[in-house]
Amino acid sequence: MSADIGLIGLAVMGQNLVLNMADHGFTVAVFNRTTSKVDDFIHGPAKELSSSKRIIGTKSIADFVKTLKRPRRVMLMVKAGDAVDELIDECLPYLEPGDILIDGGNSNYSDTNRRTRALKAKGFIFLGVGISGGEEGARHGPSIMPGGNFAGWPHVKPIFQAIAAKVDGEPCCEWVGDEGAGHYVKMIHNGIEYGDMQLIAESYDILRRGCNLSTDALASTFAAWNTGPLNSYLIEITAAIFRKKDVDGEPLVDKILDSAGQKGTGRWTVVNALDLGVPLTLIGEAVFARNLSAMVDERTDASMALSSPIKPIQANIKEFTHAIEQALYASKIISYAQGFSLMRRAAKEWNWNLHFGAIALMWRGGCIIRSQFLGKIKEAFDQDPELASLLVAPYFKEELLKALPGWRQAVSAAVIAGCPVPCLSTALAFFDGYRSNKLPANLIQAQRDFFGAHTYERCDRPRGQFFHTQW
Ligand code: NBP
Repeated sequence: MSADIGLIGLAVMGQNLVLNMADHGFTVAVFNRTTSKVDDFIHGPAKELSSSKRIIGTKSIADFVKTLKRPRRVMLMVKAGDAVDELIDECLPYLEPGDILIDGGNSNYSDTNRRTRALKAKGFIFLGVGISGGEEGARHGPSIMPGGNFAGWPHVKPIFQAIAAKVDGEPCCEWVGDEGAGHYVKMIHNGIEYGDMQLIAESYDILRRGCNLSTDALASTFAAWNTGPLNSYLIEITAAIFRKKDVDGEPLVDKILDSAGQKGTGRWTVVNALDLGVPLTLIGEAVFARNLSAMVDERTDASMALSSPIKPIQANIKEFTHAIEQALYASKIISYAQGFSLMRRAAKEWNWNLHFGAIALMWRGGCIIRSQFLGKIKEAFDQDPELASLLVAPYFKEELLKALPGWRQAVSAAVIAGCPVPCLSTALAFFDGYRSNKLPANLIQAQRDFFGAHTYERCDRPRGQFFHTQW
């Protein structure tokens, strides 16, 4: 019994997390369903660390469990869904009450709610832990969002905080909340990632197809943006992508098929927002934009039937590029404001004590959406933990109003040119709607009353009194 923790699932994430843990002085037992992958790992990437006995390869769950210190910490890093339930069932006969099972995959928070409760009833501690940062993050410092049964947190905290990314010396890992809260926050992170990526893609499209900018010019533009308020991992890698040439010297990005894949966490986020009645318009549009992109054949036929829409944008390129930067920045603020509003609503729904400043800090480093901007979100929640929306925080209010003229210019130019900008434009529509004390919903209420006698409230009477008219 010598291993501090055991990890099952030696694919990309599992292998790199194990190496990261071993680097930080923890002894890790490993197991994989296809046991040849244990050998491949032990004799390959883990060679040095396994010869110093910090990584212990095992070929059965029984042997794996035997190597673990008590209370046993068993981490699953496998495909989300049935595989997690199957593995839990396989492990339980070898574990004893008080042992801790940790699911580090991208599980749906409702599965984590169910598993936490079911295992608690049997005396086991279950943790649902969101992990972001991909291969590189897992190896050198991911963002880790732990939730589940709080009794397990002290047992994993030293390991997770040691291996997590650090920002200003603070680990990007803090307790999130009960049951599925950790996986929920990871799901919102992924939804925001969809939004950020689509906003960047739309900005690229306006500049590339609307303004005919070369990929080299785009690389310089994005590199310059990365030194300002948009500074982030995704902007940085986008500049690098524009610089990459194919074997024939042409830009590689131009040769990549414009059909975006998805694994489902963006969709889960939007479905959840619909269920909770929260207007998460930007991430919704980002998910639909990926759906539209995947309709390659249908779009190709339509481009011939309806003719391609792009009309060149005539503008001072320096000024116009700045307008796009402002549109991208302001839309990003809207997306995060919507995401945090959804988390606030979810916390109320499931009685989770979410600390929004701590969540912003967890995303500040290690993960795909890491950015300077998240530091500002943390500050806004530190100043007012009860903030109704980020949009009314003094810092963001000012930033949005400053960006507004460029934002409108960019969106209108894109619309006139025929560049589809679903996220940039929905962000602007949301902003205009959110700050409007008058929306045309009075007419919707009149229509509902007309055809369905659904009644309406009146502006000149107290709220809560309902009227019906024989139209
Ligand atoms: P994958 O999601 O590709 O899963 C592969 C692993 O799951 C292998 O070890 C495989 O074993 C195991 N597995 C499967 Br599939 N079904 C199993 C079953 N019924 N019983 C036991 N093991 C089973 O690996 P990954 O990309 O490393 O991701 C791991 C988790 O982390 C996933 O939930 C993923 O969504 C999440 N995640 C991934 C990333 C990323 O960048 N890749 C980032 C953040 C989170 P085998 O070798 O025997 O087939």
